[in-house]
Amino acid sequence: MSLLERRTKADWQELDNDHYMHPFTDHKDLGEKKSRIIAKANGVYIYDVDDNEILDAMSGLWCVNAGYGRSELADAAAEQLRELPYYNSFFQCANPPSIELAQMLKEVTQPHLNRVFYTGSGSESIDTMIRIVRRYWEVMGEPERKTIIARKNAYHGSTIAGVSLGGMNPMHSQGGPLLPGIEHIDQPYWFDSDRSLPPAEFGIKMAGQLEEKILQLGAENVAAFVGEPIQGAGGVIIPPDTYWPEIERICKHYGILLVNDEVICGFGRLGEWFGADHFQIKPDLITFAKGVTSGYLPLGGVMVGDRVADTLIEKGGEFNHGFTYSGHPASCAVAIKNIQILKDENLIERVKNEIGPYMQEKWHSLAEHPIVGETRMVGLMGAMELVANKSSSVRYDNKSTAGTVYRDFAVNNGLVMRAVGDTIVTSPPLIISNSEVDELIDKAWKCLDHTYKTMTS
Ligand code: PXG
Repeated sequence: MSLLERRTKADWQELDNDHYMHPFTDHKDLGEKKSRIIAKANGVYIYDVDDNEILDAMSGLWCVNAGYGRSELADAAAEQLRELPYYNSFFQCANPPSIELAQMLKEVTQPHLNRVFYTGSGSESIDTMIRIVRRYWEVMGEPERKTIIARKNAYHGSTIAGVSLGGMNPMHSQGGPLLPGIEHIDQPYWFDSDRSLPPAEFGIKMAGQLEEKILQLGAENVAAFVGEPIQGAGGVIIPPDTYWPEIERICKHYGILLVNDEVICGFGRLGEWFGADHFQIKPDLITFAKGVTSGYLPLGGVMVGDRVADTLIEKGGEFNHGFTYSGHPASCAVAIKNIQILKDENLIERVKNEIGPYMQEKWHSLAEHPIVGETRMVGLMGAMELVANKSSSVRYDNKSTAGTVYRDFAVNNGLVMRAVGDTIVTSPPLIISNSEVDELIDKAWKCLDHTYKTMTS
């Protein structure tokens, strides 16, 4: 008997309520509403215990890039678990999948990114990156270069380092004190600005905040700038094309390290292997997780560029850092197969040249709805802004109500999308078909109708 058949839905919900503390959840509220128990998945669809079919326009949590139901990935895990379920990478040991994957990662990243440090998640990758960056400057003989600059409303994970580096106020307000030596500048969010500048000028202006911050802190104290190529959890904030090249120029000018957090943008989401490729910049380090295994098993890592890796290796001695699951053989075996799928099925080219442009066109048609103030999308990562007044694109006063109405209606009508305040975001599996995109858009339109009616009644 499968685990699923062992209990009724009500039993699952009761046990869940009694014993399971969920991430980012108000448990009093959940106790009343009860969890949706997701039981199965295939392709772009998830199924709850009542067998309701729901189109997952979020790829789980931005991670199931190759889609659900891939028996090749399940087989890769099972085979590896039988052969070598676990061994560590400490004490001068390694295992074949972790080595093979390191070589594959070197190949799919930019030429100067030749080495990987494995972790178990995006948050651990962020912690690792911070330790590598600060260690680099110690080894360089500039130990006062400690400060890392990030953006407000960025999401970099949920460990104390991830929360500190991220710029989310609701997270900062709980469980402090935060990690010292982190500073934040504003995000390049044109729609949220007063829109007085054309986007290209706005991009330069927002990047200019980095230079101001460096000068304020003293360049000799600044270690790195870190940013998601496109902010995901913050609301799919797509910077103007001028932004990243200007950030890169400023980092170079002051000698500080440039880090891209590619936990969401990596592995094809934007129609390139990584977000840095889309924006044509050359980060010194990238953090990754999620899409590397399409979420089938936990894995993350930091790709370390030659500038930093060569220094640490030549002059750094032992780097006192690592995790029990760094280079976990089964996770790495799944990642190898997953990258092979992305390659064999040309999924990244497909996002760039076929399904991406197809979905973008359909997505932009939602901008005609009276409640939509803006639609934006790169590759298969997009957002739309719900507004009270379409002609002036003014948001609702009671922020998040429209977003919540939309999201709840969506999931009860066969569609998962995230609401970030009144910004609706999407990030479907890269294997989504044209007809599934049509279904997604039809359902999204109905959600907009419902939200509009609710907000105007
Ligand atoms: N960096 C980025 C850019 C992320 O999006 C992390 C780091 C942390 O990864 P882990 O594996 O530690 O969760 C993330 C994670 C949401 C949501 O609701 C987004 C994430 C995680 C949970 C929820 O959008 N991103």
